[in-house]
Amino acid sequence: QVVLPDKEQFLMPSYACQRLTPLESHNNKFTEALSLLAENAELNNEEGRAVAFRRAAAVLKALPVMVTSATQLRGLPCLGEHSQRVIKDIIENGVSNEVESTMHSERFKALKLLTGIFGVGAKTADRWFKEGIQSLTQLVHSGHELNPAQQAGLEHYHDLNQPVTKAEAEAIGDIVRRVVLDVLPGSEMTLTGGFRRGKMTGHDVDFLITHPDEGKETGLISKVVSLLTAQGLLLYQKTTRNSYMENKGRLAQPSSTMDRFERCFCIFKLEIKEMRPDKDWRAVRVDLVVAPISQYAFAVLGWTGSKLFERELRRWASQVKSMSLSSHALFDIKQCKYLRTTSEEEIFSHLGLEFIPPTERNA
Ligand code: DCP
Ligand code: MG
Repeated sequence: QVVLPDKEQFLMPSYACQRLTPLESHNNKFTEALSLLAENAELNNEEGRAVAFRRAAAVLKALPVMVTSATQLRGLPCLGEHSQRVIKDIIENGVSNEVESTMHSERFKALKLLTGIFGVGAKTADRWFKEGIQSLTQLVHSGHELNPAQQAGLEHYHDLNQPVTKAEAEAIGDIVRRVVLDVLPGSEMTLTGGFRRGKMTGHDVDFLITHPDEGKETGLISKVVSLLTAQGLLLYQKTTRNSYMENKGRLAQPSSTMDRFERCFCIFKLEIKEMRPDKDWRAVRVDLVVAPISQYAFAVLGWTGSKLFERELRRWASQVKSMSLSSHALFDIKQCKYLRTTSEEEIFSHLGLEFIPPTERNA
């Protein structure tokens, strides 16, 4: 491991989309601590705090060496007082008391457990926790009526909290691709999300589908879902239609993180080869998203992540370039026009950024 000399300082640009962030970091003990505080802030609905911790963690992920002394932090962007204190505690004591006490608090443990149920967000988990619900058994006996997503989430809780391997993702890809091509020959499908960034495991599998003839892709998802359902491959699914309309809304809408593509959020029933005594399949969360070819490059960029990298790209676009970026389009506010592209490389170039390959977007 390379260790940074005490006085040497790093020049680091402040937006995560201006830097390379590989999967393997030299500063895991710091980034894990800061990520836990970010997660806790998210569970408490403190978005601003959460982003501050995520940005600080991302800076340390991008450092080419391990931090061993607080003086090395001087001049680095995005490290607020709070994050610096956490890092210093870890340098000096090996651990941060704040992180330790957060991690072991009843509230954090319960909220993590409850939000681990597919379909349960921070707000619902918080409401349940305030009613004294801290375990799955207590939830089941509480008499709360669960929606269909939550019911499926609870039923497949164990499987859905097991990491999905790349091999499993590819096996599902093979099955889905066959069905997609049956429904619409010539379609193209890409594995996006964490796997495209080089991760070997994920919490779900994200696929993006398109067709070279614009418009042919409309309605594709419902046919694919029907066929998968007929084969008994979906344990749960929720399909939504495309609701994106250029020019109808403002700029590259939507400004929030949710895009408006035709999509299916589902729980896939994947057969597993190795014989297990109880069952020969496992449940896997799968997202199928369909984009028209004219928006495909934006969709691939928007679905590759990481979440912070995406957020930073949008922040760079709006704050530095006066542009609005979404998974659908890039809109130049000063010129009042959409910037068309067919590749991720071109999008970076429109944004005045060096191209960052997917495997270096692990901010
Ligand atoms: N995405 C986003 N905002 C959302 C949903 C998704 O920016 N609200 C983008 C960024 C994510 C990608 O889509 O990286 C896929 O979302 P996931 O939640 O599946 O995240 P990852 O695939 O990166 O992580 P994991 O490996 O845990 O699945
Ligand atoms: Mg994913």
